[in-house]
Amino acid sequence: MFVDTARIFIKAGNGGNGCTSFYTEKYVNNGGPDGGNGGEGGSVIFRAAANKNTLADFKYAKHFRADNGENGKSRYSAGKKGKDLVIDVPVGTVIKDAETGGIIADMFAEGQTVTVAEGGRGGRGNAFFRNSRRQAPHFSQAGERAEEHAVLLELKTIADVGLIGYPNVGKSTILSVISSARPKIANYHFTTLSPNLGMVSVYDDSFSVADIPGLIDGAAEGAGLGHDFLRHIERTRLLVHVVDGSGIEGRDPVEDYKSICRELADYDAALAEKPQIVVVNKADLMTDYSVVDALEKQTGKRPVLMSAAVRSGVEELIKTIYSELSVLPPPKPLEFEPFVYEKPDKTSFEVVRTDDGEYEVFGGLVDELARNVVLDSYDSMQYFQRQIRERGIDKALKKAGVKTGDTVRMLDVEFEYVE
Ligand SMILES: Nc1nc2c(ncn2[C@@H]2O[C@H](COP(=O)(O)OP(=O)(O)OP(=O)(O)O)[C@@H](O)[C@H]2O)c(=O)[nH]1
Ligand SMILES: [Mg+2]
Repeated sequence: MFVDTARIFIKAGNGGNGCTSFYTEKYVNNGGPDGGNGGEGGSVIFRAAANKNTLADFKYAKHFRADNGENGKSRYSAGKKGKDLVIDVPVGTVIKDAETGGIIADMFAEGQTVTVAEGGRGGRGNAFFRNSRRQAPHFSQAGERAEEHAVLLELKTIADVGLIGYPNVGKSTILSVISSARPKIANYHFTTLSPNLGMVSVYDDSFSVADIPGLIDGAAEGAGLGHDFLRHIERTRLLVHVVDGSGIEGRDPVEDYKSICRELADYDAALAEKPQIVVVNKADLMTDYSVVDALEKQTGKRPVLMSAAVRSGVEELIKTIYSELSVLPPPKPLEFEPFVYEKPDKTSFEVVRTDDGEYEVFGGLVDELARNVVLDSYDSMQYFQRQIRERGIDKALKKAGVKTGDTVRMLDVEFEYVE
């Protein structure tokens, strides 16, 4: 099965905790603080890989996590950085934030890498907190925690040329005679169920062609295989619009041409404005060539007459495509204002009075304070209380009505309020 969209969860590594430790050695009783810093968490990085052409890897595997940073150790030993996680996606994958739909990255060029989730910073060890007033800090910092994010992956194939037309007109047969691709070909509608890609060599150059499932009336609204596959020609520079000149299926090639153009416009005006080369295929079955003139009148350009089955007109088609491409601008990545995951807000907080008369303080500032202080000593409790005063939490608690003896909770810290 062809998979061209996926929703996955990514999480960067947490920072390692700082270490609280004191230097010890035989005959040395009161060594100074020697707790090392925690290591930085690994990041989640996406990479555009040429050897992938679907998102099938993400059909069942949904959770991707980079390694956490190691905790700091004694003797000033810093924790190791967590390993980054590199996720390979096909070239042309667009990465979006699942919640807002904002575009994070367009993996446009082979080998391109984008860091989508950054690892948390490591916490500082107690050695870091030593200063002239505080010779023996009994606290260290916890590592920064990284959040998990849901992202959408959407493959928008990057090819120079898109082959479009009604089912069974011979699109896949054309791809098979101009390139080394071997798509499935059969005499029924919707033989092609997912895009095929082929490289066409011409002189010492080459271009890529995407063959998509046949379009029918109402495709833009989802008829047939619908517009699901139009996304794979959105980024092409040129469309090769194939009609069956023999009318063997009882349809009028000029009407077919017009209705496919309407479908393109319904899907996306930009798609309808892409330059087109019209190809009249199945010439071997034609006795009346008036359709070629009629299409020329309709489009203002002479269509290419060919027969993919008996390989006539193949060279002419390749050369026509090549010369059109040579005057078209090179493919461009999407233009967008990149969506960036915000680092948590570290200044805001809120005080809430709970039903049982207790007070709860939460928000980014609280998370940050709790991270900064490990409440295992008189030292760090003092530091914590000073912060509560200095950062305005005390004031907010008073405003909320707190009195001496009331219980105040901040994350996993609980204390009795004293005025
Ligand atoms: N006589 C004749 N038959 C052709 C020619 N080109 C393709 N065919 C036949 O037309 C049928 C459809 O060909 P495909 O290449 O599968 O057509 P398609 O447009 O890719 O069809 P879908 O994938 O279903 O949209 C096959 O039986 C081909 O052998 C041609 O030039 N002449
Ligand atoms: Mg086909």
